[in-house]
Amino acid sequence: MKVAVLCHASAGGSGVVATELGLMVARAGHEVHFVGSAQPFRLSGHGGMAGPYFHQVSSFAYALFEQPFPELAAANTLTEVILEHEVELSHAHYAIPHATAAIHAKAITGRSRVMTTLHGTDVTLVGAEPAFRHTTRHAIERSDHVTAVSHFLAQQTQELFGTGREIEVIHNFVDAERFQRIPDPAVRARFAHPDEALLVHVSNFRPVKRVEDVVQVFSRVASEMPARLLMIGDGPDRPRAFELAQQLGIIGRTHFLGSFPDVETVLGISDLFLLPSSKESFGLAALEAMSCEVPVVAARAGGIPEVVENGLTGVLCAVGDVDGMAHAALRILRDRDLYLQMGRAGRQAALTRFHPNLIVPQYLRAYERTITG
Ligand code: GMT
Repeated sequence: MKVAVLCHASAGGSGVVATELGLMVARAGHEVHFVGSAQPFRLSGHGGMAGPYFHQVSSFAYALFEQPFPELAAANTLTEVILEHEVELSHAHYAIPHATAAIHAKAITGRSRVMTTLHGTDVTLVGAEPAFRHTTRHAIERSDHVTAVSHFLAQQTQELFGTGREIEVIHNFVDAERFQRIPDPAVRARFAHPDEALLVHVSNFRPVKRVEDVVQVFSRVASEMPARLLMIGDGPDRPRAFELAQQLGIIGRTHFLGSFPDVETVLGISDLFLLPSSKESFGLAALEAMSCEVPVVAARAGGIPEVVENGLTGVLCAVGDVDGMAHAALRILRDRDLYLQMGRAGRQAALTRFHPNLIVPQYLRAYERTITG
């Protein structure tokens, strides 16, 4: 198959899934062309004669245009790629702008079918905005095939947009070789003393992540036992979380590490993962933690219960219930058997429910069906 992939290049879950899927599809012998404004961050170091290939979207600044037109520029570059490489399928991660651009390129070329994968914020936030409602619904309805990363997201899309469009659920996957427990004492010593519990949060620090709840939960845990918190990632709410940690007197034990690529190194030595989001279509970061045998304490929001099984691989509490989350965290951290049991169950789930060998074939079958119509 010859496939074009449109995704966001930034360090978000959708870009991670799109890139790793594209790499695996290329390894399975298919021709993969990434099309985007920048190279997806996990693509660097890959590629070459056998692909996957990366085509940068051309941009054009003109005084009359008050704003750039990213979807038109992407449609134009995708059109060139479809014609030159005889691409049969455009896989758009995110309804707008990527599916819109792919539908446009299909109309121009009269070729290349469109498969759209919904990841979450394109529907739950951006798509629900009146400014993008009609264009998002159009992108969903005009795609030849639509997938969503959770049952929650598929159902919410149908409800929010009042559409009967069939949406296939294909869960996200985790590279279990890369994300595994490596309890290296030297690495751990860089972040915590031997007697301290190591809690971790990874996100883009947007309001839906409720990073202040992470700090509140940690503050309660740290008042009961020696502990440290690693905050990985960056985004608009980082200063608020930092200020709250200062107010609560835990700044010396809370470390804001910013964004860095080898998050698996930290997960591989951590004790507990916190994800108190108000909205989360799937929670790829929680799955990566589970693959590293790290129990998860999270909010019972969106698609998280499809990933984290309450009582088995972690504990789920109501959104905003920081007391409940702190209580759960302390229970897991104080009971070594429970902690080990949950960690092992998380790893087991990563291997048996979310392994690439299970998920990538589902995408390949969807590609084949979409191409043959
Ligand atoms: O907000 C984020 O976490 C980034 C966002 C993205 O577009 O990369 O993540 C969404 O897609 C991920 C991959 O499918 C999911 O694991 C995240 O749950 C989802 N985020 C939200 O729904 C808020």
